[in-house]
Amino acid sequence: MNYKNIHDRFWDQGFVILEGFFEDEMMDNYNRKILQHFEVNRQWAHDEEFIAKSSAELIPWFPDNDGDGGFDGIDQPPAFNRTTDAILTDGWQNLYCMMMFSEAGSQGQAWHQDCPPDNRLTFNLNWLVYTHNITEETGGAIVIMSEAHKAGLLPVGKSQEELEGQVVFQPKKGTVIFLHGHCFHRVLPVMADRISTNFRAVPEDTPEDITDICVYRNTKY
Ligand SMILES: O=C(O)CCC(=O)C(=O)O
Ligand SMILES: [Fe+2]
Repeated sequence: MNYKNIHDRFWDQGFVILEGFFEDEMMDNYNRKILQHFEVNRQWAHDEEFIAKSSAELIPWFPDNDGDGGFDGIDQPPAFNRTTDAILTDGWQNLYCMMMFSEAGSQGQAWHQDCPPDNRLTFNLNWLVYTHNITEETGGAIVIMSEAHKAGLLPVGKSQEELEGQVVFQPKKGTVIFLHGHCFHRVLPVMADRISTNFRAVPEDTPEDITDICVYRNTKY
């Protein structure tokens, strides 16, 4: 692993994609565990006004809140933490982890920033880990606006509009994307039930409620 290269790419583009970071067997086990949770918890967690305004159609699950962690295989390995050290060189801490489920036929997620970009030094880092393949057939590719972590506030506009400089990516099982929370990103419409997982971290001394407000093109929520 070339940590210097990871550091430089992250701070240049706002994200780094590492394929084959986690082994299939662990991903399969976690995928099964997450699906089991969502089989019995399919009610929409957001109200209709939120969905209409933000165009984010997903059900989140915060396993730590249920005392149902058990995803240590992802955020404990030395290589994972070492990569984060390489990106957040002045220290960092874990925030929380979140599992997301989008039903087949749902609209994905609109362009957003995970937290307001008022201060360039106050941001969250996403570790997006994919426990199954995202393909042309499943839909649900992630779209990231390269270098947008330097661009300030997401401009007002259409929730799923193509922007020049965007990168469309279909993560394979075992991929991790390290993504700066100020970097604009969205998820394309979903054709087959989709799971994604996000382990969030922040630079040392960042307020813990940093991700309470998410920035969409037409609203903050
Ligand atoms: O599900 C994804 O691929 C992206 C999720 C996302 O935007 C987030 O967790 O902040
Ligand atoms: Fe996000």
